[in-house]
Amino acid sequence: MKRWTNLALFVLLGLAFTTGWVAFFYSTAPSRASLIVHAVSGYGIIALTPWKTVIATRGIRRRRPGWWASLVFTLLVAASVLAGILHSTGLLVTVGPFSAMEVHVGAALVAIPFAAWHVIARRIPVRTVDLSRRSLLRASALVATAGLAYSTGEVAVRLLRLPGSRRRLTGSYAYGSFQPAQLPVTQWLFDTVPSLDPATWRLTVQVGTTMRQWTYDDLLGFDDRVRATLDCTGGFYSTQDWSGVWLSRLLPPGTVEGSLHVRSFTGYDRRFAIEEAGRLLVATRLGGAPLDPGHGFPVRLVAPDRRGYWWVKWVTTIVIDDLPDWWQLPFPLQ
Ligand code: HEM
Ligand code: HEM
Ligand SMILES: Nc1nc2c(c(=O)[nH]1)N[C@H]1C(S)=C(S)[C@@H](COP(=O)(O)O)O[C@H]1N2
Ligand SMILES: [Mo]
Repeated sequence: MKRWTNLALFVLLGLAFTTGWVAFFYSTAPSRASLIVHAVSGYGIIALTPWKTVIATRGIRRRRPGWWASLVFTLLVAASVLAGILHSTGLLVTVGPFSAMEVHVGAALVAIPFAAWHVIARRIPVRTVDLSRRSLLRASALVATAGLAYSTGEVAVRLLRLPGSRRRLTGSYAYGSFQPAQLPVTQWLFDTVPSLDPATWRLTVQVGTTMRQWTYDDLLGFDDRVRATLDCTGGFYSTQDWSGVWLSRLLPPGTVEGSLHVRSFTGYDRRFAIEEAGRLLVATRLGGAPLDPGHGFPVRLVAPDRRGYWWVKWVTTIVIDDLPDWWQLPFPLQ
């Protein structure tokens, strides 16, 4: 049972970590599907606590080198799981300057080196016996228990009318919809708000060797509108009315090949399939008023049905090149 417990924890940790990022990647149904697997993995880890406690108590008594690092690892996993549940139930959505979701993901990220060390320093032999009938029965019992815990939690959140019952399918909470002044200013990681002069600012659109520059006044002349939901991975969403110009209208007619590389003044960038050009808004206004610097002045991208981190702010160049649209890190590093 000892080796089986550690092995199960290994699989569940990997599954929780992966499905968390898959959920962050999407803003539509795949996000929810991934989060169901995610939550069940999380509850599976909790369900193994009694057995793991026995293993850990024995291990701690032995005082093997680095035993304290296992304790730090335990604290990080516990903090992550606790913050995840506080977020999902809505019992506590902000922790000081951070959202519970940020604490949840932050603790999981800090835990990575500890997890790697733990499984290397305390490695267990994997034998064919681990695929025995008994192991499979145990695994089914574990999944069933975790699934039951998760569904009971979801029902309880609704019956008790906890804030968690108002989450979007990504798990995010509504914030300031249709109140532009309430929309928080959020950066993915390290960007700072630049101050750009609209008189000298240009939007460069380049397709092969053809290049066109648009002034701020050119772009203010368009009035394409879209109502879209900005769903930040920090754990909130906000539906607003945006206006500007559909990106497809800024391309030379007949541009059908390549991918769209949208770049910010800060260097922050995202790549999109060319087919999306008609659904991406190069926005100059939020709720009818020009953007403020925090929200991307002079122009920012509005990418309906995509997570907030695709909504590039302070756009300065759009290049259409031959690279495939998946040729980028799934998440920015800045
Ligand atoms: C939720 C994840 C986990 C937590 C919180 C955790 C925590 C701990 C703690 C506190 C100890 C005792 C201190 C020590 O010996 O260093 C320990 C021991 C151990 N852990 Fe883990 N662990 C986890 C996952 C894993 C995984 C995935 C593996 C293996 C793949 C593993 C294998 C071991 C082994 C072999 C020991 C030594 C037991 C002994 O010396 O008798 N653990 N763990
Ligand atoms: C090993 C690390 C992780 C564990 C054990 C874990 C576990 C959990 C648990 C137990 C919940 C609460 C589920 C519920 O009650 O509905 C949760 C929620 C969540 N986790 Fe994780 N998580 C981990 C890492 C991550 C990472 C790295 C991400 C994102 C990159 C992430 C994203 C989320 C999201 C978005 C929710 C909210 C789901 C909702 O409210 O419906 N998690 N997690
Ligand atoms: N240039 C740039 N654009 C960016 C970001 C960034 O860090 N740099 N953050 C993204 C993220 S994570 C979100 S949630 C939205 C937030 O937009 P808002 O500040 O207008 O609410 O902007 C996106 N656009
Ligand atoms: Mo975000």
